Amino acid sequence: MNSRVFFALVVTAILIAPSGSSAQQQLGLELEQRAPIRPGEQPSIPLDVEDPSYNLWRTLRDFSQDDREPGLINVQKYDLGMAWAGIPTFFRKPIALTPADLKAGKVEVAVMGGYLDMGSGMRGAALGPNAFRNSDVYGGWGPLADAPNMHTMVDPMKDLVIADFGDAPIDIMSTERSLGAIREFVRSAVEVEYEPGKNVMPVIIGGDHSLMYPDVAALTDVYGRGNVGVIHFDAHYDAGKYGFGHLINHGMPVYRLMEEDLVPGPNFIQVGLRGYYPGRETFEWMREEGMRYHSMAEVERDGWDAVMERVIAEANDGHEYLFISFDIDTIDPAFVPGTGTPEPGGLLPREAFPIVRRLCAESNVVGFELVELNPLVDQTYVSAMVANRVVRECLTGVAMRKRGLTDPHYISPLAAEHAAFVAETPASDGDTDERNIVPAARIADPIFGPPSDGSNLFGPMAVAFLFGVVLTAAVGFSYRAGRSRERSDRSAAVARDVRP
Ligand SMILES: [Mn+2]
Repeated sequence: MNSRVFFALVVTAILIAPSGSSAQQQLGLELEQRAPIRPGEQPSIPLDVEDPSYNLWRTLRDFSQDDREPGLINVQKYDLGMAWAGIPTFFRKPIALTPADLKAGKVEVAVMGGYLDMGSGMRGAALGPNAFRNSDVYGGWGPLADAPNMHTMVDPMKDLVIADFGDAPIDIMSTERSLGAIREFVRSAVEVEYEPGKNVMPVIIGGDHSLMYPDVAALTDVYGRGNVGVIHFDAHYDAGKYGFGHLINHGMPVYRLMEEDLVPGPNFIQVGLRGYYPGRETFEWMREEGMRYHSMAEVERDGWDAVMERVIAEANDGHEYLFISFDIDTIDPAFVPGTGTPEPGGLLPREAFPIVRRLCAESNVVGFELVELNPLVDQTYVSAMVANRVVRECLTGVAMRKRGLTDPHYISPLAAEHAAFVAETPASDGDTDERNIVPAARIADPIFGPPSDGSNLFGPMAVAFLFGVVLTAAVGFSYRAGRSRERSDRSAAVARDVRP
């Protein structure tokens, strides 16, 4: 290996794989010997605070000139639109420019963009938010659209008040300067109560994973330090300590949140770790910190269903509020090539969707972020489409919770079973086989409930169907009988006429 290759490997390893605790300390000592940090050392080129454009990226325009009352602004022309049409807001929802708009519109979920990508070695995630705004592929949008989530028959687009809150302010030359502004921006939404005691839920679309630090910090600003747990879906543990002197990049937000006592170690529940780091010492450090992690090694050993149940149980253990940080690289690059640090061997969409939906239905999720979507390396629209669906699954879960559908792994019987009597099919040996019995709670459906349930419409529908069959047969028979009589009369007449 020549020195250039070696250097590239070291740089890559440091950039994407800052390791933890004792390993981190060793790495740090080595780095200090090689590139000592001198007392009082500052960046060699300071910022020009006299520059009149210094804060231009975060300066709001004067909304008082808009001549309107606070509230939601619908920017669409039509009540119904196709997925690929219309003004591209998140889910084609109305926009809210200010916290007063959120308040007046009684918004429950504010979706916002974080076009940050300097924390990633591979740029392009800054284009993620607008790729997401254009990622709808489902039926249509608007108040006349009918597009429930099929697994649950719950339609979050109808059940929830959702708005596009615009993008967080970003200094495209500095992650460090951006993060405080992002934290304030997210907090400005979370602080709004749409009902007494119920705060707006932020959904942040990134953008690189550095966002996790300001996003979670904004929630702890409102809900209190230590009160927020984080379900962290990721191929990577993102708890790095060192990154070329920077205290934050997309591999470091977990460490930052712990270091600043905003989120204690046991409040982190990580899902989907795989690849070739962390190493042994870092895993030991994670255990010392009490972090709860579920790697793909655990999935390989125990199966996804078992791991999903563990995560759901831990989500409701040890903290009052929950934030979900979903790095799209959790999902296998076969389905999501469009991300900065792809890692083979990840979750299938079919595994990721139910756990996200369940977490948002079965636990107290107060915020969500979808990060590391990078359309520059998305050869098709597939990564944005999968990202869209991940967020829709969470919104479906939030809508289910609002309706009280919080039973473990609720699935709509209407969508999952073609007929109610499947529920009572006995096993071939005559004994009742438990595998063939669907629990009563799952078949409490107004149309296709079990025939024994007098409250459902199955009986009347069956009677109406049989009546229809009999009527059709009777009409058909009398018609055919008439035609056949007519035909034989005509043949007789013809026979008469041709008779010599
Ligand atoms: Mn990440």
